[in-house]
Amino acid sequence: MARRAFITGITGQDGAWLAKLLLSKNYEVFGLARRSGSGFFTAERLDWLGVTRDVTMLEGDLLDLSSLLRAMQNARPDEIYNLAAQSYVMTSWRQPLLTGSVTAMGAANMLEATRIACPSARFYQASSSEMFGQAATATQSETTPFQPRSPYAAAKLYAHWMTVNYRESFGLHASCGILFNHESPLRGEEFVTRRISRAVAAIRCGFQQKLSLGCMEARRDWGHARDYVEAMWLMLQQPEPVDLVIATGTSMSVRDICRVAFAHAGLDMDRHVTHDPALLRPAEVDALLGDASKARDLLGWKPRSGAADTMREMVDADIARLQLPLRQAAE
Ligand code: NDP
Ligand code: GDR
Repeated sequence: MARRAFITGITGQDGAWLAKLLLSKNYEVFGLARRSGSGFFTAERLDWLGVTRDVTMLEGDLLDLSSLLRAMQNARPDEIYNLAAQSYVMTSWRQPLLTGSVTAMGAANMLEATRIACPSARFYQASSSEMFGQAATATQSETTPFQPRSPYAAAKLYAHWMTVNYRESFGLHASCGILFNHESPLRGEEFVTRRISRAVAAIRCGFQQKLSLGCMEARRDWGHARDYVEAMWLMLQQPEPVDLVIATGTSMSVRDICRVAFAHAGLDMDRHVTHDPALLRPAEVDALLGDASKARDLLGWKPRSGAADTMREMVDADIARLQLPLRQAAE
């Protein structure tokens, strides 16, 4: 019998990649989707990966426990991946209460729904390297103390500890993946890599001249979402639940990654990039660099794509997206 997986956040970047991975492993995939003003759900990313018709969408919202219970009763999952969140750090200062409701309490709702409706299912919580904040150590591993520096990071930390608590209190097979930044052509348009790849494509195609950015010196450990969803799946295949850091072990600054993107399109970044102080954060996380040696040893996981390769793939995808309507109009 096919194994059954239930994914919250299936319309987001990671949800779409994970759905594709699980379908390739012959899972029956169910996704939670919320209604929006423009329709029941947005399937753009699932469409891009060609898997929209292969997943079963169930209506619900992390804020509505009754909808989660109903969805789980329908899906009867063997594995649950809680990827839904208000995931944009900057927005978490503008909407801290919403971020707390969705990202923190939403995870608590998911844990409760799991405990009530399918306690033997394996549970994955999308924890974040942002929980380390201004870490005292140059690299961060599972033993590095957390110092959250945004409402988003604080909300993720609550969700993280609740997952650990439900594991210890109720015996749930619940694991947290502490994932460092991961990108792809399906990344949300507000995140820095996608802002850069879209702008490079628009400048290259002659639609735009300038790109304004905030902090250029911040360093992140950037990987590819396709590799990271594989780590999520591998974590749930372990006999015992486990919390693991997932990262590439290499970091680059925003300036470095920007230079890679512009150079890939044959452009000089210094002619196009300006600084906008309005894009600076109330509290920046200066540098993150993950040590994923435990994941490598336990899961045999290692990333296939690095930051520069991923960035170049994103630029190519955004150029193709811009050129498609032009090509169609010419035909
Ligand atoms: P996205 O922002 O692309 O996707 C977020 C998803 O959450 C969307 O499907 C969104 O649905 C859904 N969602 C938001 N609010 C609700 C709600 N109230 N009820 C139900 N669904 C909701 O995130 P990513 O795919 O990039 O990340 C996946 C998870 O991993 C997130 O929890 C994120 O915080 C975490 N994470 C991400 C990292 C990264 O680098 N990408 C690194 C570490 C952690 P809708 O389409 O309707 O808006
Ligand atoms: P992050 O990703 O906050 O790390 O969270 P983001 O791409 O938003 O920022 C990365 C770094 O780039 C700097 N920056 C800018 N950021 C944005 N968005 N826009 C800009 O114009 C800009 N200029 C500079 C930021 O200050 C920051 O230092 C992501 C999300 O996916 C979270 O959900 C996830 O938990 C973490 O990664 C790990």
